Amino acid sequence: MNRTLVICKPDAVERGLTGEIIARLERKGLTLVAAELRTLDRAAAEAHYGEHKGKGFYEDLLGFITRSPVMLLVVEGPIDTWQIVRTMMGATNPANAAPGTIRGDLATDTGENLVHGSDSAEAALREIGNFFPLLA
Ligand code: 3AN
Repeated sequence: MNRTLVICKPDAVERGLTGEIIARLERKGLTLVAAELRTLDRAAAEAHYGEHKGKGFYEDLLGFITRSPVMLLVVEGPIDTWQIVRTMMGATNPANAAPGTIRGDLATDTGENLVHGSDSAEAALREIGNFFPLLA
């Protein structure tokens, strides 16, 4: 089995969409192995989004992801589960996200696009370790 990290971002929790997002993952056939509502501090946000440091949207991104609780999920499925989740999420910019995807159906804004999913097998291992060290 293979695991990946999913974050239902503050906009998802604020809009009451965590149930919808989890239901989609479960209906797909993926299994939850961890789920926790957690407010990220700046250090946790910087560790997670380090690759974006220096970009124009970085400070807004940190402000957004720390403004209220996120729902952290570790999701399990077959090989390359990270890729299954990424396909279900849709493109980063919801304007380009296909209907049927989480962002395509439920979001309009690139800055507030509801979900994060690890973008490689390596990222999944690293991100699960960051947020759930006991699972690493
Ligand atoms: P994804 O979440 O699809 O993996 P990344 O990793 O490129 O996308 O970006 C991480 C997050 O940074 C996005 N989910 C989004 O919230 C924000 N972001 C990315 N690009 C932009 C942008 N051009 N303007 C505003 N926010 C952005």
